[in-house]
Amino acid sequence: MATLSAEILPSDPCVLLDTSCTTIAETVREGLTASPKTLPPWLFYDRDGSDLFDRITQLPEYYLTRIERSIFAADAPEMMALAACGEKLRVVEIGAGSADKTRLLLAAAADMQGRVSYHPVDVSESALEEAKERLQREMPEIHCHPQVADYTRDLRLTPCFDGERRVVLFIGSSIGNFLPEEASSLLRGLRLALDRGDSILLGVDLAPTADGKSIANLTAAYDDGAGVTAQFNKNMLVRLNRELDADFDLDSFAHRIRWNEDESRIEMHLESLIDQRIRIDALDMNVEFAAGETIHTENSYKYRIGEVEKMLQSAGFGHPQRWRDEDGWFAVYLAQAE
Ligand code: AVJ
Repeated sequence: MATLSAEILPSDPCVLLDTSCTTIAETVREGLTASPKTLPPWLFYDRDGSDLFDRITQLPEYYLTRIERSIFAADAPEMMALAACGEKLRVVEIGAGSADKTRLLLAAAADMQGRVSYHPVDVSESALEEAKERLQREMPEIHCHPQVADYTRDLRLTPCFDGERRVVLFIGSSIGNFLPEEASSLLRGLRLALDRGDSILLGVDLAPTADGKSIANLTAAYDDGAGVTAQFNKNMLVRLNRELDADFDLDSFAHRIRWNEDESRIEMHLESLIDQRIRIDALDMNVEFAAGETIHTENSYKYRIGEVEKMLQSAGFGHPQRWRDEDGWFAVYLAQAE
């Protein structure tokens, strides 16, 4: 009986990370009573935040999307063929968002095998809906099965058919949002949700080097001239005003970027420009800010080449294949579950 239901139903939810807070209210209460104050980056992605992120990916300073796309444009057919290993490929994507770059990978898979079953997972329902509509219109060979979920909390993968294997896309440097130890347990958890022979395609933004990518290149990507990233960062406050009846005044907070060399990460903060008290009605709570105090809203880790290999291997994946752009700013890894 167990075998029968396993063929029909998704597997038990696989918790990749043990994140304790389940609601926005809980998360915000915990984050704003902590010291230093912090809010998690998943709060960025309501409808407006997802749109703002799409605009970020088109900015001249935000090289990540452009370079990763150029790697896919050159190497997607090889990536998909290696992942398929002669079988039919099922494409799963965690943190899919609007799934724009994914189209290059899906097109390569469709060229190889015709019909492709595509399973994007994201916290943003609106982004998934848009992605599905667009795919249906423009790529009829792609059959889209979106799933609204926080993949760090409950990743349920429906079982594959015989002769089918998965490639899980974890691209766009999404892994950079997690602390290194979280990233490791995420990959281990993901490995547990997979079958042997499935693979992961991981897109990773690389650390600055003495002769190539500079710290200025990195900070510019997170502090663009048009101010879109600032708006993206502040959208978190807009969201708390709307969803939790808070009274954040956007002009009294500033978008701040820091390169943290010791941790090899870009940090994004919202800095209070004045001493102030914020009221959050839905939490029946006041929050005091001193001038210069920040809310830490995001980490974006930048990895060195060897670190990613190690992390994949200790999570139960085999030695990965790797692709990079000419200048070595961004890397894509493909590793098979062993
Ligand atoms: C979606 C996590 C890859 O860290 O570069 C872009 C989010 N934040 N600009 C990143 C982001 C500010 C982005 N990731």
